[in-house]
Formats: sequence, C-alpha cells, structure tokens
Amino acid sequence: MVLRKLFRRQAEPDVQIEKGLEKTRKGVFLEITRLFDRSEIDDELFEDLEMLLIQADVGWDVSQRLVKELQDRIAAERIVNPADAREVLRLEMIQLLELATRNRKVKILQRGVPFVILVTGVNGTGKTTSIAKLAQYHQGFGRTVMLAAGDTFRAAAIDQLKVWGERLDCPVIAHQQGADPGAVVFDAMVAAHNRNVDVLIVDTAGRLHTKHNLMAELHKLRKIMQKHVPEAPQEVILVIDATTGQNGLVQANEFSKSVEITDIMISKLDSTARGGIAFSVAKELGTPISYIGTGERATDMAEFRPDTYVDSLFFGEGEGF
Ligand SMILES: Nc1nc2c(ncn2[C@@H]2O[C@H](COP(=O)(O)OP(=O)(O)OP(=O)(O)O)[C@@H](O)[C@H]2O)c(=O)[nH]1
Ligand SMILES: [Mg+2]
Repeated sequence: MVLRKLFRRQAEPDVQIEKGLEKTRKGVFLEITRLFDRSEIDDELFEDLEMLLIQADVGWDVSQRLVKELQDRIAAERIVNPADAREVLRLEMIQLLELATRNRKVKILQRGVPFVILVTGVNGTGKTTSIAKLAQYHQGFGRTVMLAAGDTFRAAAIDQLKVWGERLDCPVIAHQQGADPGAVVFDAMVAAHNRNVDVLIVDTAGRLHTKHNLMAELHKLRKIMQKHVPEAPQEVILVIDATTGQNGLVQANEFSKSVEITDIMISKLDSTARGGIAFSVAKELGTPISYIGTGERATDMAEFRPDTYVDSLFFGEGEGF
C-alpha cells in the first residue's frame, strides 16, 4: 500500500492533454492544418475553415467569429503567407480559451477546514470517474481525501464510488440506495471534520424524477454543507461530456441557471474527434474550464491550460511543420 502511494504520480498535464486530443488532432484539426498548406490566402480558405471549425464542435457563432477576426487581422497586418495566417489563428484560439480561465478563482485550502467539492452534471457525463480523478489529483499534493456517495438514486452508483475509494485508498461515506442524499452529506461533513480530512468530494445524481427535484436537491446539499463549513462547497464542478457536442453546452446552460457552478471539467476528450467543445464553452458560459478528462483511469486528467490545449490541437509529440 505504501509503495503504491509512493509511486502513484500524476502524469504531466501536457502529456495528458496531448493524449486526450489525439483523435481531434488527427481528425478535423489535421484538415485545418492542411488548409494552410497552400500557396496563397484565398476566400476558399476561410469558407473551408469555418466549415471545419463547426465540424470540430467549436460552435457556429464562435467559428464565425474566429474566421472574421482572422480575416480582419490578415488585412490589417497585410499577411500574405498562409503559414503566418495559421499562426494568427492559433493565437486567436488561445485568446478565446483564456476567456475560460480568467474568471478562475484562487482556492485556498485551510488546515482543519474540509475543502468541499460538489460534482454535478447530467447522468453518464463522467461524474463518478471524474471524482476518482480529482481524488487522485488532490492526493498528489499530499492531501487526505474522503468521498461521499450523494448519488443514492442507483445502487450501482454507490458501489462504483466504493470501488474507486478502495483503489485510491480513501474512505467513502455511503448509505443505502434510496436514502436521503442530505443525510449522506451530513454524515460526510461530520466525518471529514472528525478525521481531519483535507478534501471531501461529493458525488450527486445526474437524474432524478424531475429536473426541478435535482436542482432543489443540489440546493439542499449546499445548505447542509454550509451548516458545518460556511464557505462550502468551495468548488462546484460541472462535468460536461465532450462527446455530446453542442448538446453538452445546452445542458451546461440549464445547470448553470439553477446551480452556482465554479468550475467546469470536460470529460471524455479522448473519445471524440471533435474536441472543439472547449471553445464554445469558453465563449458561451463564462465559467472557468479547470480540468479535462482524457480516459477512464484515475490518472487520465489534467488541469486545463489554453496554450497547451491549442498546441495539442495543432501539434502532437513528434509532429509539427
Ligand atoms: N474514454 C473516457 N471515458 C470516460 C471518461 N470519463 C468517464 N468515462 C466513462 O463514461 C462512463 C460513465 O462514467 P461515470 O463516471 O459513471 O458517469 P456519471 O456521470 O457518474 O454517470 P451516472 O452516475 O450514471 O450519472 C463510464 O464508462 C466511464 O468509464 C473519460 O474521460 N474518457
Ligand atoms: Mg455516477
């Protein structure tokens, strides 16, 4: 057990992002890259670029805006070389993603006060797996982590969290299927306090009988947390499944109307060839994208960084121009 702890290391974020975006890089973005392998900048370049950006899930509005800005800068700076135009596009894309990180708040972990993370999202988006990733992420900083099985809707959900807890060697507070999630969270808050836990991560159901119930429940959980720690939950993460494309964005919009989301995690980036979702999330939601999920293992995650993300779309290891 001790050895496992010692050797379990977080992979380099750059490597994770590069790996996660491999399909996208080799799919639509390879086509985008090739668009610039021409002798001169012409109208067809812009038309094809817009179409490919939309195909990559960058979103209609954002694609149009990127192309327009590119055209304007090419004109203003009298750029004639397609390779230079591609560099302008790359920088524009980084700037756009920076919209998604500039609102990110610095979070401070205080000794003796559990840092509570509430994980939300539509069912199947990858909440529980993301919790395992976050647990390992915080363990990597030497923090003690506890999990709370706030999704009592399905028995399998509770078991799934317990399995992760065993693998990651962190305690899981769980009740029976159908139990009140509020009671689970109450117990978890008390246990986290008593055991001096640094980080408590709470799983939630992605679907209840109605959407109203779900939002009311998240609200109730927040109230219960605040009885113990007034500033809790210090992080409310919305998990968005990259494979659901623009639909994911619609869901995210719905959630953020009812719940105060502090951070976004884009999951399953490895499973899609259209990893442009981050651009529309950045533009539309204004909530910081903080993490990305790049696989099914607990180590398959990284902190989101705009420059690394964009460079991974255009270049991979050993690739380039
Ligand atoms: N390839 C890949 N698969 C993922 C990723 N994250 C989660 N998954 C898979 O997606 C499926 C659903 O993940 P869960 O973590 O159970 O999703 P959930 O949101 O908790 O689902 P519910 O509890 O049913 O609402 C599982 O098969 C996971 O292994 C990811 O980043 N990449
Ligand atoms: Mg789950």
